[in-house]
Amino acid sequence: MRIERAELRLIRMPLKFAFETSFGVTRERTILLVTLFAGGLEGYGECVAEESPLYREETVGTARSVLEEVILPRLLRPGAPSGSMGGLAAGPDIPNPETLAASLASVRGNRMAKAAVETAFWDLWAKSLGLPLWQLLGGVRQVVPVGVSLGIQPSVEATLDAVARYVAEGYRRIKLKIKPGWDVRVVAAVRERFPEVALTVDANSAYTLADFPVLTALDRFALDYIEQPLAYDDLHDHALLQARLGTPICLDESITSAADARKALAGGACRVINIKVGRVGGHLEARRVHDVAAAFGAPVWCGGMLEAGIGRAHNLHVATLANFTMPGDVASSSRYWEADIIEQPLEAADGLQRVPGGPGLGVTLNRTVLERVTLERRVVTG
Ligand code: OSB
Ligand code: MG
Repeated sequence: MRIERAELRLIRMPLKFAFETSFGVTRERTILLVTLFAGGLEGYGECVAEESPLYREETVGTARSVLEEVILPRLLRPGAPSGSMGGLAAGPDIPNPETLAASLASVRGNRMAKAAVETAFWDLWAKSLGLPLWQLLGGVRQVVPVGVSLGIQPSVEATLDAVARYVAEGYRRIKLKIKPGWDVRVVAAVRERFPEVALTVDANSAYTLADFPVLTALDRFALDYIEQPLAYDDLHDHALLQARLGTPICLDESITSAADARKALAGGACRVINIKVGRVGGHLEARRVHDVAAAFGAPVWCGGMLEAGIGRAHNLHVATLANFTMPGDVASSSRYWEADIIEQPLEAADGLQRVPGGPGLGVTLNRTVLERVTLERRVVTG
């Protein structure tokens, strides 16, 4: 398969709610979309980088420049002449995602930028084979359990109301965002009102070992896990904490590769992993992280980055792999957006999302919405 051209599209979409985490408040998402064109087919990818480097180092701006200046030129640079292309300029032959990964292997870091292109290639490749993406990935189910990630609310009362609403909607796990000063009190109130709900917390790296008393105080609420309590780049301190905590630690920000996953699990830094395709560089690496976790007997679940429809669909496909046994942050599209950029509704019912069917990603762009939210569009050729 030879990629003929790529399109980078910057869109901006207002969220239905302000999403507050320990690192900031998000009211709208600025998202970079990648489309790859080959043989009359289109493959779609969505970059999970945010505008500021508050979650990991990458941003929309760094991803855009690395895609334009480094990644896309490698995939589009004219390859050996191909009789079947009818004279159309096209890049080197890329027969499968492994070849694509190999051609990008020497590019360090920048996994969010890589993932945007890698996932677009999977969509394209799966379409060229006429197979659903989830089947090519090796998925074992067409329906995935979903939970909801609830941002920091203005009050405990508002939190209880929101949890009640999501529980009534059928979400199978509630994750509360926490930060110093907004932790034990809110978790205690939610646990008291909802004794049976599957409950977790996510600190987005807001604590240090000096907060040990607060973190161990969370042990008494029967949480399924505490997500990313300590620094994004610190497996060592997570291992010290995990050794003295009854509740499993789930790592998110800290895991950018299968190698990270191996070190974290072997070193006792966590017992659960949140896999985000966009954070680890794409589907191939996500599957490797999944496989490493399975080898350690550690469950994984599919994380989210407030994605629009393309990213959400990719997340649903990867979540069909066998070891994604915990509910993922793949809530209904309508929870986030008045109008999504794809035509298919990605809606949970009774806490379950069905993976889009048909070849590839199984979704089509809603051109009307897409044009309305587009800030900028650039076509990249070889
Ligand atoms: O830590 O999982 C996180 C959103 C943006 C950045 C980081 C995170 C999140 C979420 C939202 O928790 C999950 C979602 O609903 O998409
Ligand atoms: Mg997280």
